[in-house]
Amino acid sequence: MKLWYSPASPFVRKCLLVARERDLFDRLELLEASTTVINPNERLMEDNPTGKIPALVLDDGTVLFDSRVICAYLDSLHDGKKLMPRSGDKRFKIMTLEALADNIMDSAVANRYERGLRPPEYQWSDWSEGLMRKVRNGIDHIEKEWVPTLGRTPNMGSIAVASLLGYLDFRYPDWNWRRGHPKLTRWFKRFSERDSFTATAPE
Ligand SMILES: N[C@@H](CCC(=O)N[C@@H](CS)C(=O)NCC(=O)O)C(=O)O
Repeated sequence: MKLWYSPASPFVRKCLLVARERDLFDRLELLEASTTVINPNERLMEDNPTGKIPALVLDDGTVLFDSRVICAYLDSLHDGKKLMPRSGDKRFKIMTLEALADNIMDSAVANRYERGLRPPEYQWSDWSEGLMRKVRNGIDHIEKEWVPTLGRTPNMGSIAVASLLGYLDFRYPDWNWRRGHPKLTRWFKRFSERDSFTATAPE
């Protein structure tokens, strides 16, 4: 299987974390792609018409995207404990946590494009502030409601949250998401020590 990837993408990191946590990493061939809205990777766009990473090309040529689908597929390939429960209330809870983390990542990534790609004369500070307000609000919500679901052993929701927090540390090192979030800070410190997490750190 070939994974379109960039080491800096938090959505890619989710997939790599799943692969590493469930011993599937050796089955992935990594295709590095640098891609943005204004400078898309043409070869990637043939596989994923949205031009986004990650995208997974299976051996029979089938292409899977986005990160939620790829993670679910990888989770179907092993016989260990599933990262996404197959049924029951827990399944929908963990799906919602993954969606929450993904949506916060969308805002954080969009703001990075706004600040890093858009020419300064076209930047709009209200837009940036609005996006970062969503990020702060989302992190507040995880601190208040979701720490018990994050748990001690990884699940699909906690993997998404770890990717999000790793991305904030990487791209927003001065923003200090830890302030006011002691439970999440403690949980993340422990998760960060996992081999899967250190092996997937952005360069
Ligand atoms: N919903 C997608 C989001 C993926 C995404 O936004 N990837 C970014 C990199 S972090 C990207 O490829 N951006 C290029 C673009 O928007 O054209 C997923 O979960 O995979």
